[in-house]
Amino acid sequence: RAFNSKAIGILGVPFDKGAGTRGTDKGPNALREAGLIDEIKHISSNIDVKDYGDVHYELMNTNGRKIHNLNDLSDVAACNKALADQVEKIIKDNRMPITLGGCHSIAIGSISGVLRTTTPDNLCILWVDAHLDLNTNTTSPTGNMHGMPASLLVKELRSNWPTIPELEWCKADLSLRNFCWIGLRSIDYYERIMMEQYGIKYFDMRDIDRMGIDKVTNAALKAINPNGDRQLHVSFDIDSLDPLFANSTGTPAGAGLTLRECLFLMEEVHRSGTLSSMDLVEVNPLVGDVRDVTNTLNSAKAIVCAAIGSNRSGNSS
Ligand code: HAR
Ligand code: MN
Ligand code: MN
Ligand code: MN
Repeated sequence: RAFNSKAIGILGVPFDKGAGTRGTDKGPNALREAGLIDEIKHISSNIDVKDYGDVHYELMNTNGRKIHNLNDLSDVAACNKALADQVEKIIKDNRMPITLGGCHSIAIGSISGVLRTTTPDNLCILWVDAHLDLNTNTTSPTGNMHGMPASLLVKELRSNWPTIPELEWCKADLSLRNFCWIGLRSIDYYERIMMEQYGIKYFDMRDIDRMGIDKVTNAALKAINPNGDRQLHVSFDIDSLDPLFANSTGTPAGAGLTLRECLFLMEEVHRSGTLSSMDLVEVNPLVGDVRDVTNTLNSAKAIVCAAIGSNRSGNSS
């Protein structure tokens, strides 16, 4: 299959129930109103972008069952099930899906959709985030499912989860070996234990201070795609950025990535020629003042555009 296709499919996921703070459901429309689609069109004359609109879902009948410490599980499961179908459809239309969150729980459906079109061994994941998002319902301090998506997607943690009827459709069995995290600086107690137990690949803020973003980016891509023959999914949480550049998010964490570091990272991702799908999540236009919201939307747009070929050295076609 061809990577870095010039054909893009944008999908809004106005969903905030995996988060403890309301408002990421306003993310997709805020990005559209801020001109994201037009900015993508202006990257180059041969870019082809189609807006698939928003995902809609209906609740499944759960007969009132509840599973311990999974807030709004029925909504999270139903939204992600519908999302997986849409992502699969966009790929079958020969477009690269870019999902606009929404909270980070939507990575469950987004990555599940991609996995219906390729094998787990063929897919690698770059998780750009202040947080690890590897909790299970027994390790999570909050019960918020946006802190759990990665763990629902990997086979190593399958036995740590109870059977969840609403998530039966989620058959993702990626290996943790195919994941690398960048930007970490807020990790829960049990997450830290899992990181050590499974030898998780990551470059946290200390690594970025020590090595610089250039070496980190290339080491991360090499770690999950040593021969460059896998397709790459980037799950980009806007809270990876320092709050100076993206304060409008529900769980900001200080001392984070600069916008320049993120643009460099995404430009390199584009240059790798391996990007095949992407999430941009946790933009919350209800957090902060007008200036915070504007900064956050501008950062988010620039990150998406860099991932698909906008280059600060100029674009010639
Ligand atoms: N680790 C914490 C929890 O599980 C916080 C998760 C915060 N969320 C995100 N995801 N924005 O990266 O609740
Ligand atoms: Mn809401
Ligand atoms: Mn996240
Ligand atoms: Mn986060």
